[in-house]
Amino acid sequence: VTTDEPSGKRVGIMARVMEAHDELAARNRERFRAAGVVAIDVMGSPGAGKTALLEATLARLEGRLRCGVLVGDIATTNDADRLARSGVPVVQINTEFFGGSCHLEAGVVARFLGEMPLDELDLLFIENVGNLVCPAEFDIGQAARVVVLSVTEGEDKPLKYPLAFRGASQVVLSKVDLVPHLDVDLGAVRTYVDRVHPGLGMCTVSARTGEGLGAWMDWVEDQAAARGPLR
Ligand SMILES: Nc1nc2c(ncn2[C@@H]2O[C@H](COP(=O)(O)OP(=O)(O)OP(=O)(O)O)[C@@H](O)[C@H]2O)c(=O)[nH]1
Ligand SMILES: [Mg+2]
Repeated sequence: VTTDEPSGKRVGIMARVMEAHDELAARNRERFRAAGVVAIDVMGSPGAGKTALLEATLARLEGRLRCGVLVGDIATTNDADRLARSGVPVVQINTEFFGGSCHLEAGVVARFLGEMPLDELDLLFIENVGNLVCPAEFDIGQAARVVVLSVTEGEDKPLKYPLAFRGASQVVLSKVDLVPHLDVDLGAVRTYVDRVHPGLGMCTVSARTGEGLGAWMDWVEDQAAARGPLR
């Protein structure tokens, strides 16, 4: 759909809507900056292992960095209930009350930031709604975006969902403990990631066994350290 601008330029209404989202994302980013908190958006397909990764991450950051989590799902508080066991502040966003969106939007995130003690946090993880498509299209004000891709999803996912990988700061290849039961080619995943985002950092982890989590934790701590010294 397009509309006429006074200038005579034809501008898509969708482009204007996305500009409005970007403006709200910029406000969130400024809010995070002012509070000194690094926001990390965690996206990936349904069941990729986002919550399991965050559970393992929060356990390892206890006493090192002050964390909070916003978690988006269409329905249920299942993930918030799991994450709250870590003892950090967790807020569940159910998008069924905002049109049932398959992704988080900056304006929706902003509504829930008031429930987060931002000034007391170093890191805010935002678990996006399980989906490898729509969340990639919406800036929510994050400092970094992580794509969690599990070894069961197929090596070609970076090629099929390039936007998610292009906009990512890090890929976490999850559930590596399952590799002996699969015929997945981990080298092919690396090749396909490089094809859409050359050199993108990738950690290969198992939240279940802890394998590979050291490199992931180093990456997380580097994000926080970029904003100030570790406590
Ligand atoms: N074997 C194995 N299973 C895992 C691992 N991480 C997660 N799982 C399992 O994968 C399933 C989905 O994990 P979640 O952490 O709920 O995945 P999610 O991406 O948060 O899912 P949604 O929020 O619903 O999109 C659960 O049954 C987990 O126990 C892992 O490292 N190894
Ligand atoms: Mg989850």
